[in-house]
Amino acid sequence: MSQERIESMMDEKRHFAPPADSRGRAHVSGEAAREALVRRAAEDPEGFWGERAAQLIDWFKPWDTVLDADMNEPRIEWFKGGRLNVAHNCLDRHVAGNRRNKAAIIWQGEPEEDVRVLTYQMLYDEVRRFAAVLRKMGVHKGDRVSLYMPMIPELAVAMLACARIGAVHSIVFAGFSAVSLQNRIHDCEAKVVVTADAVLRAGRRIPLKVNVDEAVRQCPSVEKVVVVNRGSLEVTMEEGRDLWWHEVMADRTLDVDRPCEEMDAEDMLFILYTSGSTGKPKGVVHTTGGYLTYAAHTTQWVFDVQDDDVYWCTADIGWITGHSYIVYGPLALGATSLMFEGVPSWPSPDRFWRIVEKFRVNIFYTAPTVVRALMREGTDWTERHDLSSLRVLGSVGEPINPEAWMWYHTHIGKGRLPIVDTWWQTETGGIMISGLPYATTLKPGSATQPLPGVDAAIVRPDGSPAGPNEGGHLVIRKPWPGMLRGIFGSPERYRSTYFERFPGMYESGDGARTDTDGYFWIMGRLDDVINVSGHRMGTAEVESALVAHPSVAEAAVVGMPHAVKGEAIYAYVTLGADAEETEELRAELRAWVRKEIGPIATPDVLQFAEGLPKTRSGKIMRRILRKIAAGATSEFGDTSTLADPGVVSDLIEGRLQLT
Ligand code: 6R9
Repeated sequence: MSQERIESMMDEKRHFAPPADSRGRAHVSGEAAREALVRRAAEDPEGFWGERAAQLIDWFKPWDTVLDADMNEPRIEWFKGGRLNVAHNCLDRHVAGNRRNKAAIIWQGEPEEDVRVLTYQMLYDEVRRFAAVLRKMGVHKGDRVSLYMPMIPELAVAMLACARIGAVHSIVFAGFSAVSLQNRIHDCEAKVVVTADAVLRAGRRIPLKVNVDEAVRQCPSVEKVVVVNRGSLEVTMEEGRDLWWHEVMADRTLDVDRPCEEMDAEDMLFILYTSGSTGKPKGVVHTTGGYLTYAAHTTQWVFDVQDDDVYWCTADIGWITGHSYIVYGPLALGATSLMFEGVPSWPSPDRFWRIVEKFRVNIFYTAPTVVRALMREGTDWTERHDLSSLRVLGSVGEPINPEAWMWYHTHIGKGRLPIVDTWWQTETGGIMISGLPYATTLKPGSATQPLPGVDAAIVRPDGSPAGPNEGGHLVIRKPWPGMLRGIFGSPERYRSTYFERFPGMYESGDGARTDTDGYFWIMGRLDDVINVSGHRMGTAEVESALVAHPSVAEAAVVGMPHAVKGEAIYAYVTLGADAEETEELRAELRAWVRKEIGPIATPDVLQFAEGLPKTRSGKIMRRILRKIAAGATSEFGDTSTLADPGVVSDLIEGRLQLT
C-alpha cells in the first residue's frame, strides 16, 4: 500500500481559484502577473530586489551594490554602502508626507474598554521621546536593549526608539521565565531592560517586574530598568537602577529633536532568540536594509495591504511574526496595524470576532492552533458577529491541516476569502513560501509556492534535487534580503547550523515535498518525520487525518522506538466537547486513520489527552511527547517554554504501552 496512498492524501483534490481583483487595485493581480514576477526575479534577482528596495524604502544614501554574497562562507551583504534608518522609514517620512493623522496602531487592550489609537504623529512623538530617554541613559549605537513587555503600545515605541538611535533590541516574550530572560540578557549583554509591572491575561494580573529583578541580579551589564505601569501592581523599584516609564518620558530636559541615526544597510537592527536543536537558544541577528525591505515587500504582496485597510496580525511581538508583521512591515508601508493585548478565549471564544467587527478589520493573520481551538468552540460564536469587512486571511507557524483550513475558509472567510498559508522562520525574517491572495490558486494544507525571488527547493540528503512527491530537506538556494546575518556571538554555530550540510544553500531544518504542480507541502521539522517500516511519513499527515475526524479537536503524533518497524506511531488525541473517551472511539480513530492514509499510518498507540504540551507561542512540544511515548519520563531537557507544565504530568499518568 502505502506510499501512493500517503501521497494521494497529500495530493489534496480541492482547489480554490483566487478571487477576482474587482476593485482593480491588488498589488499582484492574477496568476499570469505572478508568474511574470517569478520569471523576472529569477532572471535578474539584483534588478528585482533593487527595484523593490527603491520603491518601498527611503534611503539617505543609495547602495553601491545590491548583493555581495557567498553562501559557502557564509558572507551575506545586501544593499552595501546604502544608508537608512528604520524608524525614519516607519514614522518620519509618513508624518512628513500625508499620513500624519492616520492611525498607525489601533490598540485593543485586554479589558474591552481599553482602546488606544496612535496616529503616525502621536507614535512619532512618543518614539522621539523614548529615543531621547535611552540616549540620556547612555545607550549608544550598537548597544543592546532587552524588551520584556506585554502587548502594549510602549513595546512598539521602545522598538522604534532603539531603531531610531541605532541601538539593537532583543525582545524576550513576556511569557518566558526569569531564568530564560536572564540567559537572553546575559548572552547579548544588554545595557537597559524595558519591562512592565504586570501582564494582563484572561482577567488576571500576572507579575512581570519580579522576573526582571531576579534575572538582572546575575546580569552585570544592566545599568537601568525602565518600568511601564500597566497593572498598577505594587513593585519594588531599586534606587539608582529602576525608573518609571511615565516619569522618564515626562522629563522636560529631553533632547527630542535629535535627528535619526544614519545606519549602514548591514548594521544590526535586532536580535531575537529562538530555540534550536540544542538546549541553548540562538540569538538570530537581523540587519537594517535587507530586513526592512523584505518585511515591507512581503507585507505588501502577501496580504495585499491597501492604504485604507485595517490589518491585524494576532501574534505576540515577542515572536518574529510580531516583529515583521505587526510592527516593521505594516509601519514601513504606512498601514494601520491593530495590536491586541488579550487572548482569543477570554472573556469568551468570540473575542477575536468581536474585535474584527468592532474595528472593521480587513486583513486577519493568525495561527492554525488558534483556528483549531476556536473551531472546537463551534460556530455559534462566529455567527453572532459581522465579519463582512474581512478580505484576506492568513496562517502561520505550523502546517494548517486541511480540516482547519476548510473551517477557517467556510466560517471566517464565508467560503469566499483567500487564505495565505505563509511558511517562514525566525531566521528568514519574512515570508518565503505563500500564496498571493489575488494571484494564487490555493490547495488546503499547502503553503503553495515560493514568493517571486525566493529560490526554495527540496533536496535529498546528498544535496541533489528531489523529484515530485519525494520528501526531502527544504533549502533556499539563493540569498534573500531578509535572511539572518548571524547568531549573536557564535559565528561558527551560524555557519554549521545553516550552511554546512548543503554547500551554497541555506538549510531550513524543515522537511517538505512538492506535488506535481510544484506546490510545497511542509511536513514539519525534520526531526518530526518518522520512519515506519522503511516508509517516510510526516507526523503532520497522521495528525491531519486524526483531526479530520468529527470527534477530534487536536492531535499530536510522534515516533516511538519499535523493535520490528524501526519506529511505531504514538498519537495523542484531544477530543471535542461532545465526544467521550471510550474504547470504541479509540478503535474507530485507529480505523479512521487506516482508512484515510493506509495501514502503515495506523497509530500503534492512541492516548486520549486533556491537553497537549505547547510552547507559549502555541507550538506543540513534540520533543516532550516523544520522551513520554518512549517511556523516558524523567529527562525532558529545557521545559522553560512550556505554557502549562501541568499537562505533562497528566500525560505521563495516562501513558499507554504498545500491545
Ligand atoms: C514564522 C515562524 C519556524 C518553524 C518552521 C516550520 C514552522 C512556520 C509554517 C510552518 C508549516 C507554515 N512553520 N510556518 N510550517 N506551514 N505556514 O513561525 O517562525 O517560530 O521560527 O518557526 O515553524 O517548522 O521551521 P518560527
